[in-house]
Amino acid sequence: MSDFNAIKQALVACDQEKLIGLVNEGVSKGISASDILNQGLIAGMDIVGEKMENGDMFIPEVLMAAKSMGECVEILKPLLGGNESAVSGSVIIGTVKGDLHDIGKNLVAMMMESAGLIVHNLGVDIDPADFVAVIKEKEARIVCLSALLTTTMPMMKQTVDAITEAGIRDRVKIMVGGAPVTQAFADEIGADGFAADAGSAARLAKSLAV
Ligand code: B1M
Repeated sequence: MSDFNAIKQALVACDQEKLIGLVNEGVSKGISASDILNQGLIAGMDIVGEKMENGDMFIPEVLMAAKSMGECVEILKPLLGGNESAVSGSVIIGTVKGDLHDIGKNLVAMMMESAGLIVHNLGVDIDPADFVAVIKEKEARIVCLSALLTTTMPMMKQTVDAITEAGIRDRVKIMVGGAPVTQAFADEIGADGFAADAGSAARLAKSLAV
């Protein structure tokens, strides 16, 4: 079995000990951290999603898989970073109100930090008013909204609207992302940018920050 298949299987089986062992083994074999992340962990999480949808995996198991993936991301974190010098501009990132998914959002935050941006990660289930308050407090240049549920996508629009109503829309660039989000949706709600994954999100944020 390939290293990536073994990682996928251990994640789907929620076997944290084995998973961590396989990730460490992959690193010591010289497999790149981004391949372990993309071809092993994220690909494994896609299988978890399919199983969840088909009723073959239940919430407690999905939570265990998510926790195991989080532990592995911590192992990979120092190896994923870029070596770019700090750029000016601070970023606020959070998962919108009603949505508790944070793995992808945390990866985006991590890649942005690695790209030299100062990132304020607000967490999950963030009310539009809280985004507004932190933008004012931190004088952020970029706001990143994450949503993983079709039912919480409208909250992205509500957040954009709250920022506009607070009179600070022209101070920030708003980026959106998350599995169900598209460029068309970003355009529709008046966001400034969309990114499909953590790497492109970091690149886009850097270009918008200057
Ligand atoms: Co949830 N869940 N979940 N879940 N969950 C999905 C999203 C789902 C697709 C599974 C499925 O049915 N196939 C489905 C949504 C269906 C839909 O909306 N159409 C779903 C559902 C239904 C639910 C519940 C409603 C289930 C229930 O209770 N009945 C519930 C909702 C809870 C809530 O949020 N209110 C729920 C709960 C959970 C858990 C808590 C158990 C757990 C989350 C744990 C956690 O995050 N700490 C969980 C998980 C793990 C998933 C799946 C399996 C995996 C998500 C993930 O972490 N992917 C997911 C299925 C799937 O996506 N395949 C599913 C890995 C991650 C690296 O990818 O998050 O896409 P992703 O992030 C990417 C990009 O999207 C992008 O970059 C990241 C890295 O490349 N990106 C951004 C993300 N945010 C960005 C922000 C940006 C830019 C890019 O800003 C600019």
